[in-house]
Amino acid sequence: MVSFRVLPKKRQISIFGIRAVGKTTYLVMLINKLSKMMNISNMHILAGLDYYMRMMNWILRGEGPPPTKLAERLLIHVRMKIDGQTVEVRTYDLAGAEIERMGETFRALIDIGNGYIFLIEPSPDPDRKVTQVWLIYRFIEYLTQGFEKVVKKPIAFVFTKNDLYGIKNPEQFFWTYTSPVFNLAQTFYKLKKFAFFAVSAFGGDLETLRMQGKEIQPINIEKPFFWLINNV
Ligand SMILES: Nc1nc2c(ncn2[C@@H]2O[C@H](COP(=O)(O)OP(=O)(O)OP(=O)(O)O)[C@@H](O)[C@H]2O)c(=O)[nH]1
Ligand SMILES: [Mg+2]
Repeated sequence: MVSFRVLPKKRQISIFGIRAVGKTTYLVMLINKLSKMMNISNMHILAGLDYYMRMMNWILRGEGPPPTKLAERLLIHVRMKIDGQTVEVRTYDLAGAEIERMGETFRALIDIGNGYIFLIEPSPDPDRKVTQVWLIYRFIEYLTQGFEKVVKKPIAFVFTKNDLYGIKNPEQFFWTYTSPVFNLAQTFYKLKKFAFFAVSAFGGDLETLRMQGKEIQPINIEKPFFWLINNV
């Protein structure tokens, strides 16, 4: 009899986004959400447990996580069974300031990724808007080796803090939000797999929820994750 050992599907998912876009919050609340899902079992945090707990402490206190420090590069490694199939996911939590430099770390994150989560805060602030369009442009430019190479790795563009912004159609909103700065459609033609989402990690203002004694209820945070896992 031949027996097969089902090898885990190993995935490196890289998360991008400018300062305070909600990267740390997204990661922590995503892990929390996954740990409570019916179709997920045997979920273990192989690296980053202490960090996860520390961040969760800030969140449950109602303050939210502190800004990730420049030198920090925290590996989070989880293993779980999704519908019976073992999946291992590694990711890094990085400071937005480091990503905004678009230097070596930025490129390394792109190089190692099998799939990408690109977080965008739909802030009307012109500085934040321009920086985000710029970062997306540079990201696609590097990923496609100067708009030359076809890229099949999936990219989830995810609007954060949707309890504040209430985006209903993320795809349409992406173009509405970015085109006053530059029409990014000019940079998308080598990308084969991308999708748009809008999520809320808390489902409301953290302090208000805590004061009213209400539970944190993330909205849609698992959607980009499952889309990526199914598309890598
Ligand atoms: N209302 C609301 N606030 C959020 C949400 N997600 C994050 N925040 C807040 O946004 C701020 C920044 O969140 P972080 O997770 O620290 O953002 P970051 O991208 O990790 O920031 P850096 O580490 O500095 O790059 C914090 O005050 C969070 O509490 C959300 O879904 N809704
Ligand atoms: Mg952070």
